[in-house]
Amino acid sequence: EVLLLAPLPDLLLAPLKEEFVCHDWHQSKDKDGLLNRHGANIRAIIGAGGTTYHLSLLRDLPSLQIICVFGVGYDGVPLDYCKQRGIRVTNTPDVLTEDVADIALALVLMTSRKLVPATKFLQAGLWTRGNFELTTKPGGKRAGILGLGRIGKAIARRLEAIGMQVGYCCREKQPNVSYQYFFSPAEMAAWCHYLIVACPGGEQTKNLVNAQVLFALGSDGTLINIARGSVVDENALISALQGGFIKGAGLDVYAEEPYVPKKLLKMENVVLLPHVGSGTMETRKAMADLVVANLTAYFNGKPLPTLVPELA
Ligand code: 8YV
Repeated sequence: EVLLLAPLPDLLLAPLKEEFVCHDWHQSKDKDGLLNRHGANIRAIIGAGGTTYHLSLLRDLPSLQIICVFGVGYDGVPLDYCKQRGIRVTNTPDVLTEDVADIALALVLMTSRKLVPATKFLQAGLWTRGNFELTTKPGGKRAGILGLGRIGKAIARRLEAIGMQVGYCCREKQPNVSYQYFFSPAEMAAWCHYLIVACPGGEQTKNLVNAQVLFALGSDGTLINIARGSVVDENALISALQGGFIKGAGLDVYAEEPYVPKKLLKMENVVLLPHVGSGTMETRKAMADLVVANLTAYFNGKPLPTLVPELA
């Protein structure tokens, strides 16, 4: 029996329901009743990348053996606890890399070229009265990528292709990478025009982009976040945008999804997307296939295709 912790697409639910008895925790109006009736039999949990896998729930599932995250980021999973109990954790790496990087590039272009206001301008019938305002060329500008993993590298390739200069910041300088390396986020923010957040979420990166980093990014700087809302201090971001300390922001992720601060909704210098980075049919199908492959491998005693590295 499997517990579903997040809203999941039919292309995952359909194959799952063929092989497993699924209980929808996310939709359930009687969670206590569900736990009382089925808690003892639940052997697997499936949730999304941004889901929090609360310890209080995991402790109530004595037969739990595996958590399959429908997403690459597993910052919501208490890994130490899972290690102690021997609970396996899998995710869906690689298959979503290019789509998420596409959205980072899109946010750079949407913010710099003001594509949303340009569309609204045309739709409002204003073009017949004059041309749309001039915007900013991203080519030739500097992009600083916070976190140069698989997704960060795919973003870097795209930004190079439009003529941007790329720098990166992560814990250690990477061998065989020629982009300029920065030790601290603030140092990189002071250098770049676009600060692009592409690192994992979780305690280690919480509020890494704080007021000081945003101040260093400066009034000609734009923040792009396709990673996790937790990496950016959202209140500091709102203040920086309101005070004109930074130029704008392009966001796909937020601290309390799906709730987005009202103050952000009202701003003109932001582009806000509803966490669509991996949201293509092709990629979500590949992610779903990986979740099912991990679950079936586990219950057939086979090696797990994408066990998270910390538990390997
Ligand atoms: C998904 C994600 O939106 O991969 C991740 O970590 O956050 C996203 O790809 C999510 O997991 C699917 O709901």
